[in-house]
Amino acid sequence: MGSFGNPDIVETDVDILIIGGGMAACGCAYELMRWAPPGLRVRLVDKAAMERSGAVAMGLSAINTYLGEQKPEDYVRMVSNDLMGIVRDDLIFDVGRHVDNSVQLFEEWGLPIWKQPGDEEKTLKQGGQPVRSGKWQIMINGESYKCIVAEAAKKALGMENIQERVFIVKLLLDTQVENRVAGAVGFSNREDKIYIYKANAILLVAGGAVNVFRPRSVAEGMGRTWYPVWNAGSTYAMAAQVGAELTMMENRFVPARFKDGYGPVGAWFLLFKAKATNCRGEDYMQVNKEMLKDYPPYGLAKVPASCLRNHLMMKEQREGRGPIFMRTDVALQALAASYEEEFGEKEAKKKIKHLEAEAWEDFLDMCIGQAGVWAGENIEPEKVPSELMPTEPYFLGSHSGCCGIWVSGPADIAPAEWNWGYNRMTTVQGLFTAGDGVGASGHKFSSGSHAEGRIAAKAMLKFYMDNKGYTPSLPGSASELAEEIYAPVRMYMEHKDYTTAIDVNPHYITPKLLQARLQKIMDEYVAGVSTQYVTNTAMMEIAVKKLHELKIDSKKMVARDLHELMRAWENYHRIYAGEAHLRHMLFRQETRYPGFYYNMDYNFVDEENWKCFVNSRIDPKTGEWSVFKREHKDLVTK
Ligand code: SFD
Ligand code: AMP
Repeated sequence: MGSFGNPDIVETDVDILIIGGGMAACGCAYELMRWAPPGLRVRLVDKAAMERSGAVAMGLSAINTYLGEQKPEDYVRMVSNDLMGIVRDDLIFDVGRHVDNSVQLFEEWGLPIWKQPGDEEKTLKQGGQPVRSGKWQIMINGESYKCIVAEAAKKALGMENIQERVFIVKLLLDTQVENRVAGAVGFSNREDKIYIYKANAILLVAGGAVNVFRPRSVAEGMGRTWYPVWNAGSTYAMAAQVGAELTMMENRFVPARFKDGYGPVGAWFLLFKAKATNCRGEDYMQVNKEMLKDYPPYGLAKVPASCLRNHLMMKEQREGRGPIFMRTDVALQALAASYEEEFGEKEAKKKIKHLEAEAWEDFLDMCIGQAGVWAGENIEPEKVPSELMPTEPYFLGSHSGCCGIWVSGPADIAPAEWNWGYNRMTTVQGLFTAGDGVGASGHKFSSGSHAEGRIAAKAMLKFYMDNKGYTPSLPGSASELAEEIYAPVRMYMEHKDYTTAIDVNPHYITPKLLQARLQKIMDEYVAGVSTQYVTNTAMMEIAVKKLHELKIDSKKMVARDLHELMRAWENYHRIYAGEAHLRHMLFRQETRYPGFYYNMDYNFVDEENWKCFVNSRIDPKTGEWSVFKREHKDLVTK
């Protein structure tokens, strides 16, 4: 048995390795096993427990992508508009044509989906009409959403092929074949064990990145963010380190959220038809609507892009007309009045109670902390409004953002330069991704991420069949890899007796303090909340220098237990994700996403020079970054 500082090494050979246990991973596991040839060796490795891991951990109250009667082309148009025109239409169309089937499976597996009156007994597959909150979104009773989806994945794979609480640290390139992934290495955060995997094909779906920027929460609230704190940029960092091309890493998502609890706003805007106003009660989307004319599509969109909605809101905050309020009171009272008119007083009373329960349930289903804030602050949403606030920036490729990895598209739609044989394969042979991992293709949400995991599964199987004769050959010995992973433990053992204050030591830095330093740099120089999302070239150049110093000092991170070892490695991943973001932002000489960030040297959208993808790559041999443009194409016309 291994002991702390002296781990056992376990080596495993598989055909297909899935890194992550979230929505995309669960979709992949399910689809893989539908088509798997007998004897296929699959392993799924999640840093947490699949039942509650990833972004859907707390549950959700809506599925944000369900097309129903609408066409995939319309879905492409909506996503392109929301992401300011620079997206991969091929990838989005592909999600659009497959996503509904995943939602129908969720229902089959036990997820309660709200139905229109009269259709309660019919499933979606049987033609039951869902309750739509918006054009693309449907309402669910989703507290157990992740448990349900994970159960199906576990059943497909078998628990013997799943390892929970194993954190993957890095991917390994083949020593014999150029630009070919051969394996991955990680450690258990519960036992003293290092795991080394050899694999023919790998799906890297470890979610987005949170806590790269200093969050608004302070002190004991620091664990609270909107996107999940446990998604630490592992997807982007590990792919970048082995030379996979990244795309649109300058993009970030800054959601407007209920202040302090980070409660999502979608159901309030769309289902309850609430308006958000400044302190004078003015609807900033109306008052400031002329501002939309400065940005594509120049005031013509029916629903302005998410960043532009922020842009109009932030003007109010900057000019002293905050706080911004979500008028829950006005919306619920208006609905109550309409019930009274339609159903009479007695029946309306019941309906109003139900409505108020739904308002609470929206948060109890997916963001319990927000219900906590309401209870703690004695907020009755039907009587008083609640404050909204833009959050700290997040990196993600599945929600209303589009940073991620550059992947091969579907053979039947993608132009030649966007297709290199296997759908959702990165530019590294054998390495695939989905969900938050795929760049330039946002608005997949939970359902689209699951569907994309399924798309990747099929392509991976094809890749495996085409490469059956391949034998992975890993760099370095097992003990060298183990030493690298346990370096923070060694650093601690060596220097721990130098001081009596365990977290202050001239020889080392704890992960918590290093994370604070990273967050301070990103926040103050790279357009975080402290500068109201504003930066410029001079500020970002300082950040480049400071990140360089931070990377040198990061070698001195320590781990006092296995949990902290995970914290240390999460930080290494966050640093890479943050650096990619910064380098891309410096490269893009325009402000493509006002409301997400402003580069004041170029505070405009430049369609002529910058309607293009910004991609980057690290040379895995030298560690050098290159950042460059790739041509954009609209496949679906307006
Ligand atoms: O309200 C490692 N999302 C919403 N989607 C919807 O459909 N409806 C909503 O209502 C949505 N909203 C919402 C959403 C998310 C959150 C947090 C809130 C509200 C509060 C978005 C979706 O959840 C999201 O799009 C998908 O979950 C993305 O799927 P995927 O598979 O790309 O990521 P994941 O599910 O987070 O899973 C990541 C997995 O990786 C593991 N992991 N494992 C091993 N080694 C490592 N180094 C690892 N690093 C991470 C994780 O444990 C996890 O299993 S609303 O705001 O609009
Ligand atoms: P959110 O709760 O903000 O994550 O949003 C959930 C869904 O609703 C996403 O599909 C958003 O794009 C959409 N959405 C949120 N707010 C609005 C709005 N004001 N107008 C239109 N769509 C919105």
